Amino acid sequence: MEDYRQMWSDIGVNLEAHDGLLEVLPPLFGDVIVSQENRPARMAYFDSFFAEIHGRRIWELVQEQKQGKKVVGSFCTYVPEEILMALGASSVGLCGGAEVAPEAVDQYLPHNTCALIRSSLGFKLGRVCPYFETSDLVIGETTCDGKKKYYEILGEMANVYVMELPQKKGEPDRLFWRDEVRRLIDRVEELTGEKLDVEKLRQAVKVVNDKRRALLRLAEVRKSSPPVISGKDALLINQIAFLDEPRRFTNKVNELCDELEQRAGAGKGVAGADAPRILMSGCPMAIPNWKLPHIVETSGATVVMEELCTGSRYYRNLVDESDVDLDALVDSVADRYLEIDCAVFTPNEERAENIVRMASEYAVDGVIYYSLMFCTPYGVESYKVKKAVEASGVPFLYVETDYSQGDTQQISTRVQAFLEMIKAG
Ligand code: BJ8
Repeated sequence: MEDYRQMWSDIGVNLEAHDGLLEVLPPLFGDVIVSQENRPARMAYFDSFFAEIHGRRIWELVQEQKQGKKVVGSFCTYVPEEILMALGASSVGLCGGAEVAPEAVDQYLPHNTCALIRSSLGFKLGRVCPYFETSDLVIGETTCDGKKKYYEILGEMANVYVMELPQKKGEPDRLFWRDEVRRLIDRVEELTGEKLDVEKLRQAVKVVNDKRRALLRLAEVRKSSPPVISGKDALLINQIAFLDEPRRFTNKVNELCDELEQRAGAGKGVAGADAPRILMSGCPMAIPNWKLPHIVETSGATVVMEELCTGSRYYRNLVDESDVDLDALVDSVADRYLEIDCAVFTPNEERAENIVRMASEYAVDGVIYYSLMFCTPYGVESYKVKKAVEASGVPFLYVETDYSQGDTQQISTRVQAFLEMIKAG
C-alpha cells in the first residue's frame, strides 16, 4: 500500500488505531480468501481492491470532494443509490463486519445489541473507517429498532439523516415511501446544491441497473455444476459493490463473468460436482465478516448463492428504465426498493417464497440460515423460512453467531454434522 497516512490523518482517521486494524486485516484476507485453490484469474481485481480498500478508493473519493462532490454513507439496501448518484454524490456502505473498540461502544450501547450495529459504532468511535470519515452525510433508516435508536446516538458525532421506512407493503405504505424518497431528494439537493432532473436520474438508473445486471450475470453462472467460483469470492464481490466506483466495478464483474462462463463451458470448478451446494440466507455479512462461509467451505461444501443484503437482496430487482418523466421515474425508483424482502417487514411471506425458489434454481442441498445474535427480525423470521424450506424437502440449519471467534469450533461441528446428514441423505 502506498503511503496514505497524510490523507488518513487529514480526513480524521486515528492513525494509531488504524495501524492496529491494518495489522489484522491483510493476514485475515490472506488466510480466508487468497489461500483458496482454483480461484478465477479475474479475482485479481477484487483482491487488489481489498488490498487498497482504505487507500486508492479513499484517495479517489477525496479527489472528488476537492472538485466539490459529496460522499454519502449508508447502512442499508433501502437507501436509493440512484438518487444519490443523480445528484452528484458518491455512495458508500458503512456497515461494520468486525468488532472494533468494544469498551468505547459499551458506553453507548447495551451488550445485547447486534454485532453489526456495535461494529458500525465502533468504527466511528475508534475513527478507523476512512469511508465513515469522508462521508459528508450519513443516511440511516427506520428498519430494526436497534438501528433506529443507534442513529440517534450517531447523530451526536456525524451528520445523520434518517429515512422512514414503512413496516408493511400495502398501497398507503407505497405512497408514503414514494413521498419519503422525495424527502430524501430534497435533503440531498440541499447537500450537493444540484437539482434533480429526468436526464440525470435516467443516467443514474442505467448505471446502477448495469451494476445489478452484472451481479445477476454472476449469479446466473453460479447455477453451474461444478461451481465455478467459491461463495467466499462471490461474497467479497458483493461486499465491494457497496464501495467501488460503479462503472468500473460493473466492467470488472463482467470480465470475471466472461472467465466464469468459459469455466462453466469447460466443466472446470472450484470444487467437485459432488460437494454439497449451500444457499446462505439471513443477515448481511459486511467486510471482513467471512466467518460462516469460511467454515462451510473449509468443511467441504460450496456456497452457491446468498440470500443476503450482501447478495441477492441487493441486486435481484431493477428499476424500470422506460419512464420518461421525472415523477414517474422517481416512483419507479421508490417501488423497486420496496420490493426488497427484508425481515423488518410484516407480513413478509415473499421472503420465504424467494428462498424456496432460489434453493430449487440453484439445486442446493441445504439452506444455512445466518442470524446475528440479538437480531430480532431475522431470528424470529427463521421460523417461517425453516417451515417453508423443509416443506420443500431441503434440509435447513439455523446458525446464530456474532463477530467473535469463540464459537467457531462449535459452529464447525454443527456445520460438519449438517453436511454429513446431507451426504447420507
Ligand atoms: S434491508 S437486512 S441492510 S435492515 S442484523 S442491524 S436487522 S438487528 S442489517 Fe439490514 Fe437494510 Fe434489512 Fe438489509 Fe438490525 Fe438485524 Fe442487526 Fe440488521
